[in-house]
Amino acid sequence: MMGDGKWFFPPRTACALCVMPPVFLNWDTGEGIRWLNPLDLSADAVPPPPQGTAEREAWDWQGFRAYCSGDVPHPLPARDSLVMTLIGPVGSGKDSLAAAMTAKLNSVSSGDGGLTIGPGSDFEERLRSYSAGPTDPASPDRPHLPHEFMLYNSKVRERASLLLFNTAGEDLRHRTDRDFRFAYRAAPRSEILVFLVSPAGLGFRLLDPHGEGRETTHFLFSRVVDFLTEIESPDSRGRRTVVLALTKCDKYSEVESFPKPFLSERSVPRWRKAVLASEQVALGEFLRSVDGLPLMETLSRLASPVYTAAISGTGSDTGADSGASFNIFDSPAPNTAAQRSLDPLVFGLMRAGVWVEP
Ligand SMILES: Nc1nc2c(ncn2[C@@H]2O[C@H](COP(=O)(O)OP(=O)(O)OP(=O)(O)O)[C@@H](O)[C@H]2O)c(=O)[nH]1
Ligand SMILES: [Mg+2]
Ligand SMILES: [Zn+2]
Repeated sequence: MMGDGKWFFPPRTACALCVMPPVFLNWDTGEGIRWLNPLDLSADAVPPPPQGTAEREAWDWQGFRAYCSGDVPHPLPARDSLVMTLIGPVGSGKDSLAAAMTAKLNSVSSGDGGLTIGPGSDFEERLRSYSAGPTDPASPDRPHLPHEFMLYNSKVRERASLLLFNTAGEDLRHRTDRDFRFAYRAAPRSEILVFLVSPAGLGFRLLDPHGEGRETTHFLFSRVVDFLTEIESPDSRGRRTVVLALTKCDKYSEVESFPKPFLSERSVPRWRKAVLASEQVALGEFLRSVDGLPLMETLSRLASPVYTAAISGTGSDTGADSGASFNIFDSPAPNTAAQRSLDPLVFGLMRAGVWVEP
C-alpha cells in the first residue's frame, strides 16, 4: 500500500483551504508541509524519515501529522484526497443531497467499481447537521468546514479521503469579492464541483414556487464561474469535474419532456459507463427542450464536458422552509431514486481515474 511509489489515488498538489495565496504541496519533498505533533504544536517541525523504513514506522507511531505551512497553520487532509464542493441557490437541495449521499454510501459495493465509500466516524452527527434547516453563510469566524468520507479500493488496497464542502445559498448573494472568496475558498481547488439547480431555475416556477428563477440562477452561477476562472491555476481545469445536478426531479413526474427512467434506481451493477453515457444524452435532450443549454455553456468555462445528474427523493419540500428533510428511515416517496445522489461523486471518481469498472 505504501512505499513502492505507485499510488492509485493522485496526491493533492495544493492545500484546499489556502487559496489566497495557494500553498503548493509536494508529498515527496515535503514542500508546503510541516510535520508536527498535535500534542505539542509549539515544538519545531521535523522532517519525515523516508517511507517504508523502520525509522519512519516509529515516527508514524509518535503521531506526527501533516500541517499546512500557510499563513494560518492547520492540519492538512490526507495525502490522497479529493475535494468536492456543492454550490447552488437557497433551497436548491444541497444539504438534502449531502444527506442522501451519506445515507446511500453503503450502496456502492466493490462490485460496482472496485471502490467502497464510508463515512468517516460521525455518521449520525453528520446527518443531523445536514438536516438543520437553511445553511448559514460562511463568515470569517465561521468558515464552512468539510465532512470527510473514506474511499477504499479493495483491489489495490488503498485508502483516500473525500472532503465534502457544503455551502449556503446565501453565500451566492455575497456582495464583496472578499466574502465570496471566503465562502468558496475550497472551490478553486476542488476536483468535483457540483452546481445544483431546482425546477424553478429551469423555468418551472409553478412546480417550485420557493426556488430561485432561471435568470437569477444563471446570473449567480456566472458570478461563481467568473470568480473561479479569474484565480484558476493551469493545473486545475484538467483535474476538475463539473456536474450540473438537477434537483427535486420528482417534481417533473408530470412533465412530458422529462425522461421518466430517472425517477427510479438503476439495476446492479450501477454506474456502468455505457448506461451513464446514454443517460447523459437523455438529460442533454431534456435540458435543450427547457432552454437549459446556456446554463451548461456557462459551466463549461470551468471544464468540459459538463456532466448532468438527476436527483430526486432527497427531500419533500412539504414543510416549506424547513430545510433538508432526508431521513433514512422514511419510506421512499413515489418518485424517488436517492441512490442517484451518488452520481456526481461517481463522475468525479471516474474522471480522476480512481473508479474501475467491474
Ligand atoms: N420534492 C423534493 N424536495 C426536495 C428534494 N430535495 C430537497 N428538497 C426540499 O428542498 C428544501 C430545501 O432543501 P435543502 O437541502 O435545505 O436546500 P439547501 O440547498 O441546503 O438550502 P440553503 O442551505 O438555504 O442554501 C427542503 O424543504 C427539502 O425537503 C427532492 O428531491 N424533492
Ligand atoms: Mg443548506
Ligand atoms: Zn492550508
